[in-house]
Amino acid sequence: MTERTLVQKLADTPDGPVRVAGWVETVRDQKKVQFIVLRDETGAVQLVHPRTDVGENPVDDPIAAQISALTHGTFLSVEGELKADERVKLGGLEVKIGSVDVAGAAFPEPPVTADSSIDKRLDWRFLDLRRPEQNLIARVQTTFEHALRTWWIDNDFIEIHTPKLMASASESRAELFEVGYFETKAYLAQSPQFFKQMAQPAGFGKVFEIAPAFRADPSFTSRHATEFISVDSEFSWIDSHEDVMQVHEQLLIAGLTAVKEKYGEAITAAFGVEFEVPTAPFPRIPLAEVRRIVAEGGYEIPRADGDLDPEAERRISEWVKANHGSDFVFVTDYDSSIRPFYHQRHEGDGSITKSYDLIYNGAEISTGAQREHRVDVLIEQAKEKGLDPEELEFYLDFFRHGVPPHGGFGMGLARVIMLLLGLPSIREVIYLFRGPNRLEP
Ligand code: AMO
Repeated sequence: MTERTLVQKLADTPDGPVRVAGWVETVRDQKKVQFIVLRDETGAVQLVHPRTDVGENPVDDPIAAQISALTHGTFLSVEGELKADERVKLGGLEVKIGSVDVAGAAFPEPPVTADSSIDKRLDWRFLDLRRPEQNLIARVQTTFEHALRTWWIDNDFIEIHTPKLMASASESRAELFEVGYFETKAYLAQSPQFFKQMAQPAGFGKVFEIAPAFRADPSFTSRHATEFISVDSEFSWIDSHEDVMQVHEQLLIAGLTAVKEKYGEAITAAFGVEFEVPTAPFPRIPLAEVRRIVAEGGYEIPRADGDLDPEAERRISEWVKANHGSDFVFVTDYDSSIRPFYHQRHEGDGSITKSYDLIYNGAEISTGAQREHRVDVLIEQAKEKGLDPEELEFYLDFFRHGVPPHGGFGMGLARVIMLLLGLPSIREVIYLFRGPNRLEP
């Protein structure tokens, strides 16, 4: 590997020979002196070259010619002398160029800039990702995921990797991708739902998974992708969905604390967002009550007995912020009619489930629930939803061989990062977005 000094580390080695490498951000070609701003993934530094081919005794200056030919985005490596100089605005450091090695020339005009349309930026995603804001998004996500994993491991959860090729649906049949599988067909997993539940009769107790999920959902909204990273957890020995919410909020607090500590200031500088680490408990409001609050606020939810639509989510979020000072709200006790068959229903009132959606800064990030673990009830609920219990035999068997009461949740990683950073779309935060009309790059 070629040794080079990262821009971030330059301050540790002032006044000495250095080798830096990065992309040309700007070139200022002045009469007597040339300046380059060079950027790598850690920051930017100014390079300087006093021309020798001008003045009273001009001599040949091949470096000046090299610099004049440089274009934005070229990757180059420079050897030179580092000098601390307070007058230099960019970090108070400057590298006086000794030699320039151009690894590859860029197009004269960059095909994409920060102001290009999101579609154009996705076409040129590798150049778009080179921008410092995009680099920060990727680092925030890395730190967030790391903190979640650490929290789970510290709390005795086991990491599982469930298959993404399946023989049947795990959520709705409507959003299922079918793929050829030798002489037969398979489906891409919409969620690890059944397999994370399998860990409960398997005696794992508490599990988690961070992995892709696939939905053949033709929507073009800012929050839907056909492939997304689902953050899942499932655990035994719970009394109700209240226990699931407690795990969920502790996990999020751990993730957001780590992001705040490491990147809080950088996030404010890059995105103008001052996010707060929440404290537990997050407010919990039953869905019926949410519908009433939203209606009182003058908004009619399109389907009165259906799920909240994006506008209703935005409004309840605003109301919770104003009345409880919280960016998060658990909307609980969803109607059985709009929940899957595997959600457990309330003992006294079978029309509502022991489930919740978690809304953060105006949009849903998660669904969670206690699961129905009594096999006869589960079969009844499946039939009620028009499902054929025979097709669910492998799943129903879990419940015939001793399964503890359990529950869990699934959370969309890209949605959390988008809402945390106040970005307009999950396309901004997904490394390579997949949507109904995007399979490339
Ligand atoms: P649900 O279908 O609500 O629940 O999905 C859970 C969370 O995953 C995210 N999500 C998506 N993100 C991007 N694009 C999509 N098309 C997309 N679909 C869903 C959302 C959503 O809140 N098995 C249950 C979870 C559980 O009960 O454990 C499930 O999949 O942030």
